[in-house]
Amino acid sequence: MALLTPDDLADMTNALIKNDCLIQELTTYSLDGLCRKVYGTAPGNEMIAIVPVTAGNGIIGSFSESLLFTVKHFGMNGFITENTDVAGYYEAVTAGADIVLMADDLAYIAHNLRNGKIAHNQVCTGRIYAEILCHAADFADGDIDNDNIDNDENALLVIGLGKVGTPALETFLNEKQNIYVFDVDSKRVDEIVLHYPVKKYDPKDGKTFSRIFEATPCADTISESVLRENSVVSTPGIPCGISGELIEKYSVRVVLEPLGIGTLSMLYAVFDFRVA
Ligand code: NAD
Ligand code: 2YH
Repeated sequence: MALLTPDDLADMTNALIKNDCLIQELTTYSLDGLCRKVYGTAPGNEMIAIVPVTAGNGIIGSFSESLLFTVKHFGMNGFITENTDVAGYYEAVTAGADIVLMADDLAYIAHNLRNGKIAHNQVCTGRIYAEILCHAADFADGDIDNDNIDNDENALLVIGLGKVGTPALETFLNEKQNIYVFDVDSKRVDEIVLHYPVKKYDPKDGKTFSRIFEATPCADTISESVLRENSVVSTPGIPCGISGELIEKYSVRVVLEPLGIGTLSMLYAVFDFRVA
């Protein structure tokens, strides 16, 4: 699994604010509004503790600070524990935290200590980036009939079928989207088409897409041949899978931010308070 680096997080605060504006433009929902709609929950004045973890590759500079920024930016209460690891967890619980956020090299989780709900970053990241594209349908597809799921004109391309891409795929299927999939690992593609009602993307078909989801750890995974003017790309993948040159040439809208969008999705996944 790819680990975040301090460089990935250097511009995280600006990226979160900029992406929140873009999500609103594309979907008509702010990011927290979209999370509320997707999960049917809302914050209920929870205290969120962020526990730095030294295991494995250790503390990532500004990881905990980026989480605290996200919590506070969306109007919630939080703190970073002074202690790390188990001592930090003890500190969080004894200080009255309702939700704990913590990550090692394999997993980044949100755990609600009041209701027992637990959320995994990869699942929640895949889900929210997929929901952004589902709700961006009207913007991206113009006059295309979005209610006809067999219409290849409004099909979605999913690139990268790993731990983030697979929950995204499931979200798209729940939302009845018409999906083409691609992964550099052809065995993974075969497994996916066997288990889900999706089609293999074959570059020889010359298909283009108005909406593309990407979750790989590689650059330049989105080639010119799949793009349309004004395509929307929703990509948690780090680094960005589309070049600056192609973004400009096709006026592509790209939703990409390294940590905050997925974190907010995790928090809404574990909130207790249900909204109508
Ligand atoms: P993963 O290893 O489980 O899956 C990655 C998939 O991409 C694999 O199936 C792999 O075969 C495929 N792949 C690799 N190179 C490819 C290429 N050139 N073309 C097509 N497919 C390719 O990883 P993951 O946990 O799903 O994470 C994917 C990316 O998302 C990573 O870069 C990770 O750091 C990032 N991520 C970002 C956030 C965020 O908040 N932005 C959150 C979680 C993960
Ligand atoms: O970056 C990671 C893992 N790849 C999981 C995150 C998924 N986007 N973990 C972060 C480790 C943080 C570190 N232990 C800290 O600073 O506490």
